[in-house]
Amino acid sequence: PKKIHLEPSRTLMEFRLLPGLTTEQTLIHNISLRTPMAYQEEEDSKYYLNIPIVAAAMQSVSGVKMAIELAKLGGTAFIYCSQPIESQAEMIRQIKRYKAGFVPPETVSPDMLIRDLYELTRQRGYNTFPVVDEQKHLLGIITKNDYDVKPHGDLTVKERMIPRKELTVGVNIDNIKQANTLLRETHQSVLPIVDEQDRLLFLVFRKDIRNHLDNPHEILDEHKRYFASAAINTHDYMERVPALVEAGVDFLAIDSSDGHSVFQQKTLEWVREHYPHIPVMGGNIITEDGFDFLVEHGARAVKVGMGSGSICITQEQKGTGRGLATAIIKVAEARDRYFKKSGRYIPIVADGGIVNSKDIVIALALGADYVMMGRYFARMDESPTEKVTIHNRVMKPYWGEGSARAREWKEARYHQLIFVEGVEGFVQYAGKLRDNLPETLAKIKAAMSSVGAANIRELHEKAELEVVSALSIREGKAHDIYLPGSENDYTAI
Ligand code: RVP
Repeated sequence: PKKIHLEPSRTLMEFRLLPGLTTEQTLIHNISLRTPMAYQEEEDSKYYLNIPIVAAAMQSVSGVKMAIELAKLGGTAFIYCSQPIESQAEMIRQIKRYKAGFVPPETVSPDMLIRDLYELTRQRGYNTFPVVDEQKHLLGIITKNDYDVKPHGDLTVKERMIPRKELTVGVNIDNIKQANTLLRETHQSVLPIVDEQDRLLFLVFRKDIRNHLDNPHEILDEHKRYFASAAINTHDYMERVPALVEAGVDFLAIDSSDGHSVFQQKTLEWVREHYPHIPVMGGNIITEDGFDFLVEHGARAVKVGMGSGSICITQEQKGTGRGLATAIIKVAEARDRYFKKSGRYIPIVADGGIVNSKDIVIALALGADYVMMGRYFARMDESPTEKVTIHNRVMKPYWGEGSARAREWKEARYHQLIFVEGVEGFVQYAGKLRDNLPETLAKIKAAMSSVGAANIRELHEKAELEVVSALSIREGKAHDIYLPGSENDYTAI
């Protein structure tokens, strides 16, 4: 062998942070989680995350809904490339077309029967339908308050709708604040937005406005559209990248379990030559050599980790991999050396096996600039899967990109599946991302406050960590007390 490292590699779970001096500046409300997404020749504020968390490029994690919601909350989701080029580009277009609060409406015709409209509301799960003619001119609006299916079933929509002349509309508005001002003065629950010819463009719902005025951390591009990221591979990049750029993508990541390859070099060099304004993340790598190689060929961010993902069996199958903590420590050293030498700061991203806030904190403290997670996001409403129940618990399916399920779309075309590197399973449903993220972020900030770090740069500089023994991990959990299953478990005596 070229080299044998006898010191075992470490996982995030084996580390704890030692507290430093907490000051006024490092109280939780003063802590910033802003972090660079990629190296930029010229400072461009669009390439900063406002939270150090991104969603993995996986079929069961990052679709359009996740990408939009996470961009609103300050992060980004990488639209997966394990799908045909055209459908991935269409997902990017949908993110770019989306305007917070502006819903492209499903319309009905004035001659539709109320009975059929009622059936449609049941199928769709919503009650408000704009009524338009064949040229999309707005004729009225009909909601569930405008009819009762028993007496009105045989009438037409035209006979029950609120007609256009009684409606307040917004003409060519694309700003949620303006829409809000107009809507506030009406008694309507919804504001139709039309063009100069009175053709319907969008609906703005009163109930949505609060939500959309309320995203102080959102990440936007230079046209005030949501920031969009996508994964690419080293096979079809010459066709895939142009389609994604055309659709408006802002950031690309080469998706591979082993990124230390001449194929990534070729991909990086090709994108740099044709689209120098789009930064590309290389990876995954777990060695200093891997980092140096990717950066030398143009990677503007580097993703770290191999075999540690919750659904990943690469280590088992191929024997390649490294504990994520050791990988971060080594690659962060390479990043800092490169920064000293060149003045270029290349962010590194910890990826795979990051389960909870404690793991995020340790990954950042060891030197990561942000983390990528799959399992964490797969549990949320916004992941592209349907809920199921298993033994009375609500779950969502989650599968690896190296699993047979994820590879099906292309194996048929390109190669035969000889072995898999990922598994298919389920994760416990957790609700809306918006309801889960605050607790995760609060814990990260509380840890940074203990360390005495007001931002992630300071965390890198000030963090002091220690490896813990298996026994001390046990000591860190609740122990030597009886934990009743529920309040009904005991009786006062
Ligand atoms: P986790 O957050 O632990 O679920 O890990 C997600 C990561 O696992 C992904 O970002 C990717 O690097 C890796 N992955 C995805 N699919 C597979 C696989 O099938 N082996 N691994």
